[in-house]
Order: sequence, then C-alpha cells, then structure tokens
Amino acid sequence: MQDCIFCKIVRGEIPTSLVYCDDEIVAFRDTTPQAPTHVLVVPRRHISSLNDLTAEEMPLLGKLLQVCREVAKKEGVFESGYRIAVNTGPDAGQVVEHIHFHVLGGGPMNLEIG
Ligand code: DGP
Repeated sequence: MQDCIFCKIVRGEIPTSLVYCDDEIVAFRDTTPQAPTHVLVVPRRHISSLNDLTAEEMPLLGKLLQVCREVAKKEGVFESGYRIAVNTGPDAGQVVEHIHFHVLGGGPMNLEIG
C-alpha cells in the first residue's frame, strides 16, 4: 500500500532498526518503545488489521507468532518472559493500519487494561 508507513519500512523506503526479515515477515524496533525490548513483527503483505485477515491468510498468524518467538530469543527475553500484543481497532489504540505484533519484554509488566 502506497501510503502505509509499515509498507514503506518493508520496502526499505524508511530507515529502521531491523531485527529479522524473511520473504514474508519483517521485524524492527518500535520508535517509541514501551519496554526495554519492543519489537514490531509485521507481514510484508499489507493487511490492515486482525479483522481483515482472510481464512486463507490464517497460516500467516502461526508464522508471525513463530517469528515473535525467534525475536524473543534474539533479544534475550525468551526465558525471562515477554508479551505479544496485537492492537485491533480504535478502542485498542491501533494507530498503524498494517497488522503488527508487538513483542515486549525486558522487565516485569503489569496486566493493565487501558
Ligand atoms: P499500534 O498503536 O498498535 O498501532 O502501534 C503502532 C506502533 O508503531 C507504535 O508503538 C509506534 C510504532 N511506529 C509508528 N511509526 C513508526 C515508524 O515509522 N517506525 C517504527 N519503527 N515504529 C513506528
């Protein structure tokens, strides 16, 4: 998608701190980290949100989670613990309309909602 910021990152048009990439998935550091480790895992294909994922695209979810796990290992939080967050829609605070998994870790976290 032309104007999508994460599509631009995926295409290499915006510089980013890359953590992982393969032919389907890219992971990079969040510019406004909410935890010592804060990495975003995104598919190269533009999908606006979890709500827009088709039945055929469901296997991609497993791959995204697998990459989240690899990122957690790479970042050294696999054993200490990490959180995966997928904000979906306005009430959840989704700002970027390109599905992304937040991988957060590096210290204890509260389970606050909101
Ligand atoms: P969400 O609220 O779930 O849509 O999270 C979007 C995240 O994307 C937010 O934590 C900040 C991050 N972000 C926004 N713009 C950029 C950018 O240009 N580069 C990177 N690396 N992260 C970005």
